[in-house]
Amino acid sequence: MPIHAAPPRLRWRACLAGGFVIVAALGACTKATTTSPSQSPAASSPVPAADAAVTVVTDPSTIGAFMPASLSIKAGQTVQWTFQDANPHTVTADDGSFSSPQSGLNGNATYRHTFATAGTFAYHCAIHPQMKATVVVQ
Ligand SMILES: [Cu+2]
Repeated sequence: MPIHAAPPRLRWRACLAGGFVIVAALGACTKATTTSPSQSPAASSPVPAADAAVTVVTDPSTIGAFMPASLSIKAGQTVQWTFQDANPHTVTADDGSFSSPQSGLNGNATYRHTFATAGTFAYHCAIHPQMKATVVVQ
């Protein structure tokens, strides 16, 4: 079985680059380091806990940002967003096909969505429309 695990140090750095270390990201990284052939959540690959993870972080220029801004997964996989920022944000599909609560989530709350079909799914924050990102489902 092909194993694409990066050295733990690289994976750790990738997690740190994804923003502040939070419980979800830390758990995903720790799990990937010890038991899984999956790549880091910062790469375009699944992690075991929720297949893939996006963090919603503070960004000085746009109030908030999705990291990574572009994520590639396979059909049937689940993405978990963790709202690290103190300000509330949403994950809202541009086509309206999915959304986290419109009032916004923050304080490390999480939202998950499973992408059943292939396609490119653009989404944004309903509170801050300049916050944009994409999930590519292959
Ligand atoms: Cu927002």
